[in-house]
Amino acid sequence: MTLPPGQRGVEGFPRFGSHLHRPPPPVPADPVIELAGALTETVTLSLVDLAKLPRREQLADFHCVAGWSATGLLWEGVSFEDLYRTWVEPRLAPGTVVSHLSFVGLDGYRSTVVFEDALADDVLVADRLDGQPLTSDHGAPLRLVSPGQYGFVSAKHLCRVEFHTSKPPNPDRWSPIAGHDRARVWKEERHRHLSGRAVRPFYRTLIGPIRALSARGSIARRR
Ligand SMILES: Nc1nc2c(c(=O)[nH]1)N[C@H]1C(S)=C(S)[C@@H](COP(=O)(O)O)O[C@H]1N2
Ligand SMILES: [Mo]
Repeated sequence: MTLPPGQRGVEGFPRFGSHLHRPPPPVPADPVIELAGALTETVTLSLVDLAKLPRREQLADFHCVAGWSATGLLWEGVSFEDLYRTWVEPRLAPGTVVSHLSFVGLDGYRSTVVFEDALADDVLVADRLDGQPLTSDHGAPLRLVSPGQYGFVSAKHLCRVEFHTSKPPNPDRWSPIAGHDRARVWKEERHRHLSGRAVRPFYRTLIGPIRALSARGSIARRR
């Protein structure tokens, strides 16, 4: 199977992220996703609301910007585009054009995506992985999955989506490893300031230690 440029397949699916030193956040008894920002009213979606949307399955590889790819993951959930058309579009004031979206996790994690990437056909709000409910390691109760973009886009423990009419300020803007705005894996858009190819050797040395660090997570696949 072909991987995007500069990626290496790993066995299993490591837990990863800027949060490895912390346990995942507890799963709320009644999970919700808040929809906020450029809407005429804030909407709070419950699992009952989400269950009204058609179910979708998505078989995809998962590509971390640090160069490892987990292959053949089967995600289940709802299409983010369906969610947007059903719950968001009817609540935009006439003339409002959404340009960027921020996805926020219960751990405070945040990823920002341009409109066109968020509404791509393969973007899901997932609640199951490989036939099982999502574990906390991989983002319970709900996570974004955007297979065409590096993993940092796919916010775990999703609890809020913000809709913006211009690019929101990014505190990491000047960081050398600030994520690329589009983060498309097939274009190797890893970082804003550094070429994707240039950082490959550096990341390659990290894959082993990352695997070791996440060993407490769910490296072992459940199938
Ligand atoms: N809430 C939250 N989502 C997150 C992260 C995080 O630290 N917190 N890390 C991101 C990064 S960098 C990656 S590679 C993937 C890792 O997903 P996994 O732990 O399911 O492998 O989650 C992304 N989503
Ligand atoms: Mo990542």
